[in-house]
Amino acid sequence: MFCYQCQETAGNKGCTLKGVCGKDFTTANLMDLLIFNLKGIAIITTAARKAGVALDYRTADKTIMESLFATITNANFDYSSIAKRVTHTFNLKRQLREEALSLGVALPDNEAVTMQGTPEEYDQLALGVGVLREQNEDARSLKELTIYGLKGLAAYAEHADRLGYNDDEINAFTERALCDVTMGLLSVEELTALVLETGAFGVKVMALLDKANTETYGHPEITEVNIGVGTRPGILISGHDLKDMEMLLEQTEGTGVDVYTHGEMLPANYYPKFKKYKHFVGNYGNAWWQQREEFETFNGPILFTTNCIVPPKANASYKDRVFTTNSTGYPGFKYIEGDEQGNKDFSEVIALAKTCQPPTEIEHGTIVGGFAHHQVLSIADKVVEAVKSGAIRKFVVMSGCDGRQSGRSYFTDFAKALPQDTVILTSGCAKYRYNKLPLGNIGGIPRVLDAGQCNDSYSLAVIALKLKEVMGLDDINKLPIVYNIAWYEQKAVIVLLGLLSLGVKNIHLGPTLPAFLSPNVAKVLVDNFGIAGIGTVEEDIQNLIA
Ligand code: FSO
Ligand code: SF4
Repeated sequence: MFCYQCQETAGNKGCTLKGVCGKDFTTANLMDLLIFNLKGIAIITTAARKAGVALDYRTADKTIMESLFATITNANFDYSSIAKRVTHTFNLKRQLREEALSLGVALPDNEAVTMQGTPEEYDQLALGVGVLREQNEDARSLKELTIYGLKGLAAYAEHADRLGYNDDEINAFTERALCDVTMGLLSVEELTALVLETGAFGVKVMALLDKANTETYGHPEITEVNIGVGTRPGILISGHDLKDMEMLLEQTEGTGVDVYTHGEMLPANYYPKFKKYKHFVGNYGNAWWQQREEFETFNGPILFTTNCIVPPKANASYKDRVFTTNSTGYPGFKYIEGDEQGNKDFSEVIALAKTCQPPTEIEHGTIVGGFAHHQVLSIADKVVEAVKSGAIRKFVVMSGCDGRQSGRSYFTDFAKALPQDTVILTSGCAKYRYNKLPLGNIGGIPRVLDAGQCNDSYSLAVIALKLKEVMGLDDINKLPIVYNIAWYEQKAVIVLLGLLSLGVKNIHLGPTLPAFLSPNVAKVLVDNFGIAGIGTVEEDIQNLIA
């Protein structure tokens, strides 16, 4: 195996024996084979689209998005679940290839298109199709940067699709990009352009998901979220999928079982449609990496709708209480399948909850969130006034991911050290590093404004573009906004590429720069976009604020 897609990769170089995330050698290799098959499918659909012939694009699109998502860090650790996807992609590829050829589509002679195999051969076949297959370090870096961006894009596309929102332009681009990185025809300049185009489609997919979420569940509102517990048994729902959230709330109503969010599901508390459920108690715990402790004390069942899963300890008491769905999986956790329409039956989860103790309180009080674009723009006058009067000197975007590395305490220290006339704009699970600090407010505007999930970084872009317009500026970089972003996995990669595609410069990225950036590619990002790593808190406050 060779995997260097996330921030925790071994030695900041690459995982080769086992993932730091817990992914084992054979499952990691099998994911390489899955990606290789997706590339093959993408080459076929891209050629067929170009030739204007009708194939079953819907199945191809869905397969590509869901399988890309399944390979995101901490989404799926289950060899058998990935093997099933490999089998499906071999079959689909064969079928699409035959159909395309019979319709007269000229297909390139590429191994990704032609390779077939049986389950007994998968492990062997996987050895030849991994990341190191591309031998040029810079091309590999740009290709993988594109693929990791596409993985993040695919996750957001899957959530939107589950709410009935799908954009063929995004599907076609994803396939063309997979095709381009496989055919080996692009120069470093062309690959760099592809990376930025991926970012532009990242913005599109985040806009699509924003539309899907807000049209279905209303615009997020400023909300005080309870972080304490009730007296009844509960179900803890984690991940990003609001459709699952809706189904769970509906099915638990009147059952005597409460619902709590964990990690990235916290922003579900901000949506009007979910607030009407009296048994939706609040948020329990913190970011994903604290789950080993927090799932113990929660006492009830846990439902993962997306990453991030941490492999439980051998003696974890909650092991038999965890359920996964969508693209996620873990050996031994129960998987909940949806029907054709995506409807799911959570009765087993609810029945189990009824036999469990109520959650043990680990915190109490409230935290405030819900500062997505609609809400913030409704108080735009107040915000602009505060900027003009100097009451707010700078906004600091601190979006992204949290993680378990000790160096991430930097982000808490940085938040604490920011001057009183600065406001943090956040989204994603990075917020847990400072959203419970008593940072106060500026004229009633809290000093931490949480827009929502990592995909709601889109909201921050909308807010920035609106401020630019209201303040009559000609460049997004002239706004009093600076960026100090934390990354962990591939959804943060698409958010970052999205910001670059919008022309945002001088982004600080930590806690470490991605291992998949070769020295030359890193130099391109530094020279053209002013991307920088983080330094000490004092240096960075000096650089970004003073
Ligand atoms: Fe966090 Fe995990 Fe949303 Fe990521 S929960 S780390 S960027 O999956 O997706 O922010
Ligand atoms: Fe290593 Fe991250 Fe890949 Fe897991 S996802 S194998 S930790 S690089």
